[in-house]
Amino acid sequence: WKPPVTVAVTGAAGAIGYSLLFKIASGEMLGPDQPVVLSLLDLPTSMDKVQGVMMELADCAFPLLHGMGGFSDARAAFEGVDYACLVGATPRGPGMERKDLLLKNAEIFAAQGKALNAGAPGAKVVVVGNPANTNCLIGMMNAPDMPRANWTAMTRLDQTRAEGLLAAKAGVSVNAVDRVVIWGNHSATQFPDISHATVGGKWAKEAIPDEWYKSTFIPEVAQRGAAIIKARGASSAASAAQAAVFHVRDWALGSRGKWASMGVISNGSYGIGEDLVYSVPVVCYPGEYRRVGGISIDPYAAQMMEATRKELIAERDAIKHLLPK
Ligand code: NAX
Repeated sequence: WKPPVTVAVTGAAGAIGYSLLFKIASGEMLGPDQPVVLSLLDLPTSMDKVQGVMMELADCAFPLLHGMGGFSDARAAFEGVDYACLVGATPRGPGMERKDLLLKNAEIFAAQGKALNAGAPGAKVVVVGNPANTNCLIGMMNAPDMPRANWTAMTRLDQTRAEGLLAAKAGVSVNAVDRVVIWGNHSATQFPDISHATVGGKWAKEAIPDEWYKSTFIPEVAQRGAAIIKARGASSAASAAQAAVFHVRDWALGSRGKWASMGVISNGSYGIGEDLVYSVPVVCYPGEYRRVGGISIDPYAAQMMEATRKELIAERDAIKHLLPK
């Protein structure tokens, strides 16, 4: 057996946590030979629920689950963790403006960034809680001792949604779909890009009508979360947990040459500028990701990428006063 690694999950009493924790404990995220210790963080008012989740985790008798603890304090929860899945966030309440939501969550992620910086500066972080990209930016900026590359925001659910939709349209299995890219924000402005995608070995753009791509595919991927809420009466939970598993699994174990989309700190490439957490295609090697470089961007893609970039800049402006100088 390998020595155990510790994985923190925030929002552990929530809907995504309820699916994600069991996947991690079963080995689905870090591999079938990797023991794990789980650190569950939620609000003080949710500690009974956290206890209940831990009872169920114990009842599964997962061979890889070597320990767990429930916490309501971020510093205690993050001490020495190897991975942190930051799922918990304040939901948009009645009458709450988007700006209020950004500010409320920025405070949470500023505090969690500081706590990770203090107790686990080597941790690899995926931010799931919305607004994920900007929450990630603020956490990263409050963790000056951590490599910025260790902070990522999840857009993998958008990728898998896009892959599923494209496969269905082309009448192929999802295995036959490759190189779909999600650019930008995990929001309605995201750009699901099939310019470089292949479907069953053919260029997706040749296999799929352009009209369907622009008028149906892009808005459907971007609005899929709302469609799930309408159908289920609750937001995506199992699919979000699965996407978090894919995101961290690729990062930890490598993506075997496959492209994956992740929100990562921008480095000036593709006209994105700097200091934004913007989703780009990466290829993962065990423990690291590398941006895919040299992709051609046509005028339509450039326009879509710019729209989502502008939204991220506006989000950053709204919480600017919380970013350390
Ligand atoms: P739930 O409302 O079921 O659970 C959220 C949990 O977080 C609650 O138990 C709450 O007590 C806890 N929480 C709130 N503030 C916290 C804090 N400061 N520290 C620790 N825990 C805290 O939401 P759920 O459906 O699990 O969704 C969680 C987040 O994921 C939401 O922000 C949601 O918008 C976001 N999503 C992100 C997705 C993505 O692709 N990036 C997709 C799915 C999901 O919508």
